[in-house]
Amino acid sequence: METVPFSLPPTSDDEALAASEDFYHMMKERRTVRDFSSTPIPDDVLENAILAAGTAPNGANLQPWHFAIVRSAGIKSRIREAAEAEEREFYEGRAPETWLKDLDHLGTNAEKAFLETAPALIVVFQKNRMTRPDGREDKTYYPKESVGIATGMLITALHLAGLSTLTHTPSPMGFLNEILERPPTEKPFVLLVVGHPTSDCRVPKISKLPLSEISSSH
Ligand code: IYR
Repeated sequence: METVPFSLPPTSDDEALAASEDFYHMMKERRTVRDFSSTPIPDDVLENAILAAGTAPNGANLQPWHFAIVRSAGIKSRIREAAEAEEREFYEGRAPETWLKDLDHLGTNAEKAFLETAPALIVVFQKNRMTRPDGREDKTYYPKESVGIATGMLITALHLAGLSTLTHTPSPMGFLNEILERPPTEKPFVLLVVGHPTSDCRVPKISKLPLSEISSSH
């Protein structure tokens, strides 16, 4: 095994506390938005956010992900049409009553105009199998965990760059392989809508659980 030295700049406990507080306060400002303006966003910001996501810890460092950036109006419109068809089936039949009740406070429905309005979509694909450097195709390890972590980092990077996102998961998402010409070894994991909120954007009034309910000390 080849190794390289590793260290991070030394940090005092006070600096660590300040950094953790600052980060928490920045992350608390993140909200999922559904009203996107068409204000354009720079390519490099998206690319840097994807590079940041690509640093995520993952199974055997196979990096089992692919991020498809969609900017083309034609492709966004095809995605909207296919997603809305799935969502109509969900809202008008497939979704259990309790699920619909749980979504009530978010005000969601089958109309997904943001898929066309927002300046960019990033479709995150999970590679369940991939080609190795020696040309052999084999399964990946912990692809769901790996891609979940990378997606969290992507959302964080976009938020810290001042962009808003919506994590959209029309189900099933197979149509994304077809439209984006990705192989069947890749499973769409999430569709991120990326952009700026409209000037009159409002979001549901929700709260996050306190530390005592999401954590325990042993
Ligand atoms: N995919 C649907 C439904 C939906 C499900 C959950 I769980 C949400 O938190 C929000 C929506 C939709 O996008 O409308």
